[in-house]
Amino acid sequence: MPAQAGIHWKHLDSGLCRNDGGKKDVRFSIHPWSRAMRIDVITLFPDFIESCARVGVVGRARERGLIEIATWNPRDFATDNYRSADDRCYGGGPGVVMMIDPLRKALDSVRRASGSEHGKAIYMSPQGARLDQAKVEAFAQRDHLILLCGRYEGVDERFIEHAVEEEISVGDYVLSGGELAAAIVIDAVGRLQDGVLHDAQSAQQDSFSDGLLDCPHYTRPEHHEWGDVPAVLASGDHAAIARWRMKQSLGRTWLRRPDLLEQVVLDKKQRALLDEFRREHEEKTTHDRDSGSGE
Ligand code: 4GX
Repeated sequence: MPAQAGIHWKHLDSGLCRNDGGKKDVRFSIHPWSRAMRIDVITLFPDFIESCARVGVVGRARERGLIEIATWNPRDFATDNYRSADDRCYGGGPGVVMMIDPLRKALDSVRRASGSEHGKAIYMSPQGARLDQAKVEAFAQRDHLILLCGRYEGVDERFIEHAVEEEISVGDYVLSGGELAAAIVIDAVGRLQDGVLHDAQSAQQDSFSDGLLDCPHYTRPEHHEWGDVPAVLASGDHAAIARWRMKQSLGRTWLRRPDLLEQVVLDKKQRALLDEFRREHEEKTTHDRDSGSGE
């Protein structure tokens, strides 16, 4: 019998990513009526996911029982002496592909452990739809995610057809495996779970939560060789501060990500703030041009 039978602790040293046969320990949950989100990750490099799940906001959320993360290595479900989880590509050429059966057995174990009888995997792949904050928010609503990390040339297409619900890409560049992409999903989804961020406002104030980029932030010292903190931020006038921040968010989005601006509907006040920003920007660039070149 391979290693998946029964309850076992794969990483006693850390106490993290335990493979606990699906039982949930909600003793430390601050919301006893809601169950922690569960994320299962199928990966040839469980240590990578486990070390990511140990640090920062997500690490603390795990310790507090707000998220559960378990890893499953397809090699543990191989049937040969070499514990093979990959094989050569049909049709020739270099490289190998991850085999159906070790992945299928890993998924069956996830289904048993989580009680998600028909759960399918989310496959991290450059062929997928691009991950964005809207997708992250949709994932964060779910109580269970199964992430599949491919290595080499990817996964046998038949596994994708039968056991993958969707393919997700973290960006148009090529990684050496899906683990880093899965860690991005875990981080972005994990920080949105109830009780994870100190301040409920933090998530609302994020870039993208309203479809705009974030405004600039400053801390002490107020006056520095490299410049002063904008006076309004130290004024104590909360309405003026909110107005300044919104104007900066709008202006930055207009300058850096005009594509995002096309996706949002601005109210009258926001349109006025953006016009103000654009006029000031125009004035400044005209001035810089006229005085800068010396012509
Ligand atoms: N966003 N990679 C997956 C294996 C692979 C090869 C071919 C499907 C087809 C990536 C990304 C990413 C590298 C993970 C290739 N899968 N994943 N891996 N960008 O680049 O998610």
